[in-house]
Amino acid sequence: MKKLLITGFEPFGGESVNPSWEAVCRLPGEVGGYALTRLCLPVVFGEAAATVMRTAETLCPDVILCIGQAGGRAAITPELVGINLRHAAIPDNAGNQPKDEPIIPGGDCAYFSTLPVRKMAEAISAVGVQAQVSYSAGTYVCNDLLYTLLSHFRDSETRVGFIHIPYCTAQNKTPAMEPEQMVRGLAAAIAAMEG
Ligand code: PCA
Repeated sequence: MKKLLITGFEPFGGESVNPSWEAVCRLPGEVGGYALTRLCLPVVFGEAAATVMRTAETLCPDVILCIGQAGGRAAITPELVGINLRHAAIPDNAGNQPKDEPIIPGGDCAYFSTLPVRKMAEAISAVGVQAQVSYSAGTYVCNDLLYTLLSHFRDSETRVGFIHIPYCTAQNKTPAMEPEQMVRGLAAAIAAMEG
């Protein structure tokens, strides 16, 4: 069976939960022909990607799919691109607040996801969950993670992608989504990753 390393994040920005980790924990151990290995990442520039790369060294996953919270979005949004920029409106969980810095000085401007994001968004919609391709993962830790992984795995067989999800209902913010819907949507996205 193929191996999927799937990650969520710890809470940040004063929240007590992060819907990404809540959703990742609720997924079954096998989805769409993939065996899942789960990892909860720190919301810290550089550290999130380093944590994934350490695990990937021994696991050798076929796919790395990272999930993060995008407060304010109503839909599940597979990200098309990671850009070489760090710019934080709020400090990360280690107190770093970079302003307009490159992630990799001299590195390529951007990398496209190596997962079929359009197909994944369509698959999420097809199970009745709101979805849309996103063309910006922002400039905070989620983009940092996506860009760094796409750079690191660009000449390897390992494919890399990122999906932002809305607040979950337990956070009492709007717009919000039920965890069950997130799980249904993410499972559909994973099943659509081939091809
Ligand atoms: N969302 C943040 C970082 C962690 C998370 O869940 C982001 O969009 O960058």
